[in-house]
Amino acid sequence: TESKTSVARGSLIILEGLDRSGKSSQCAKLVSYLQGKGLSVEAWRFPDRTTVIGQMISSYLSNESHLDDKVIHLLFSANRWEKRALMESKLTSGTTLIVDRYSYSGVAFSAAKGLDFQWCKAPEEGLIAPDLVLYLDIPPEKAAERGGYGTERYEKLEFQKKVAEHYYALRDSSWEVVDGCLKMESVEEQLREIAMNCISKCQNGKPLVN
Ligand code: DGP
Ligand code: NA
Ligand code: NA
Repeated sequence: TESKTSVARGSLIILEGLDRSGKSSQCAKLVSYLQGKGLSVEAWRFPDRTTVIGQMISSYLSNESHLDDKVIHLLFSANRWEKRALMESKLTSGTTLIVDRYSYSGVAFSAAKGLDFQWCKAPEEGLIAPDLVLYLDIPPEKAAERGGYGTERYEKLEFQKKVAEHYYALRDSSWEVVDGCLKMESVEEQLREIAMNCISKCQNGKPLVN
């Protein structure tokens, strides 16, 4: 019989926040910091625009195509489902994933259009539960001021206000809210500390759940 050394599992760490909350650049900084510590860490993002489903989402977001609200909701969810198996194997083999957006975006953005909250949550059930959600908290007005929004479908102040309300309704015990209005270095510092704590808990046997 072969002896198998059990590998400490990686952590599933999600960054969430409104458009222009600074989330994507903080993800990149956090990943390089953790890699610099010698940890096995990968940067992921949803939507993952590289897949066939991701290309449909991308074309919807840039207003090149129009889809029914429920159809696009399910495509965003399917885009997470198509990465689920890979996600699980990365985590169990010891790699930590820092993920720019996940199911919380899925629910908050669709509920902001007026879709039923519970209906929005249903297709997310069974995806891997995050160990930590880092929410970059920034008032929608402030986000809008940051060099203005781009041209993508959801980048409008009134819509982002609704998204923020739905995000608040989604907060659970895995969330850590970080003030996204602080200077970039302080945000970076806080994210590092919270993420490092989470990674050690997972390495010390905290189980992975759906
Ligand atoms: P990003 O690539 O992170 O800039 O995200 C693109 C846009 O799509 C952004 O406005 C947030 C929105 N979004 C991300 N995930 C979902 C989702 O699962 N469902 C919906 N409806 N919108 C999402
Ligand atoms: Na965006
Ligand atoms: Na982003």
